Amino acid sequence: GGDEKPADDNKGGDDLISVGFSQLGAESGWRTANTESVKASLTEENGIELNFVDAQQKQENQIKALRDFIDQGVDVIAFSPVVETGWDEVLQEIKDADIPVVLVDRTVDTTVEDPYVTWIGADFKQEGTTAGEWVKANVPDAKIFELQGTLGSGAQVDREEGFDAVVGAENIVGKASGNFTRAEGKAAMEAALQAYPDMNLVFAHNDDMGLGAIEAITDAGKVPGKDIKIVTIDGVRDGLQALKDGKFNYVVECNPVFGDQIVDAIKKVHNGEDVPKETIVVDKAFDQTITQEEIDARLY
Ligand code: GYE
Repeated sequence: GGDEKPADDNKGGDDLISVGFSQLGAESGWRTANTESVKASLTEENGIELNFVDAQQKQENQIKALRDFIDQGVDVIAFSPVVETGWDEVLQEIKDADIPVVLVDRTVDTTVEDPYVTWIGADFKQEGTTAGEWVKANVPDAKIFELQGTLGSGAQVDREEGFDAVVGAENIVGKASGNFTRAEGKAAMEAALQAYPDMNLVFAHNDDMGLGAIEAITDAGKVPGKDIKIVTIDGVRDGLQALKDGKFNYVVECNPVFGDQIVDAIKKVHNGEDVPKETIVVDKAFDQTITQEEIDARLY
């Protein structure tokens, strides 16, 4: 806290902004890169005293962390909600405590009015649409199995909505969640290979689940990228390598490296400056023409 807030007793020194950051977990390569970016940017050098807590994909852990931040009287709360709903009570408590919220990555669905000052994240629906457009143009007879992310998360709900609207429900033979992890993606894919023998394309809501699917497809004696095509979202290095190796067919980027934008937002919010209600992190998309140079130049 600065001079404008005399009652502020944060321990980090006079000029640091104390920030409680509730990260939802460490479920994927994307998340690991996002956490690294947050920790690299929210530093004392950049004027931030960071209290970072990983909720291990459990909403109750996040709610507990948020309540701890209120008790600690942090200057700003930043958090990435594991699912969209179930935050009404704690968001109201944060509001009553007069602590501004910077929402990061995933979105909330709440009855609380003005629950956050600003949100920074990707356009998940557009990512799904971009994936769907590739499928429609390149595999028009696709029989699609959709490997969903954590059910009820903004990233799952919106990617699915964008994708399904483009490809059409009649082309989707089944759906199951792999909770955005490699292990659960593999398990869901093993079951799907049994349940939907006519499936010829997987749309995985992230690279990690797609990488799990590669293992399941290979174990079943089929060729990933050929017998069963794979379209994913994220563009982490392992995912792009799978694309270059012909195992993935199309990858829509979701850039996790936006710690600097989060710092910028935190400072403005703390100083009472105007901030946009949303900041969209810009994404690209890649097909199998990706080069090794492009992969090596990636930050994540
Ligand atoms: O795509 C996935 C991660 O919320 C955008 O969460 C994020 C998603 C990302 O588990 O890999």
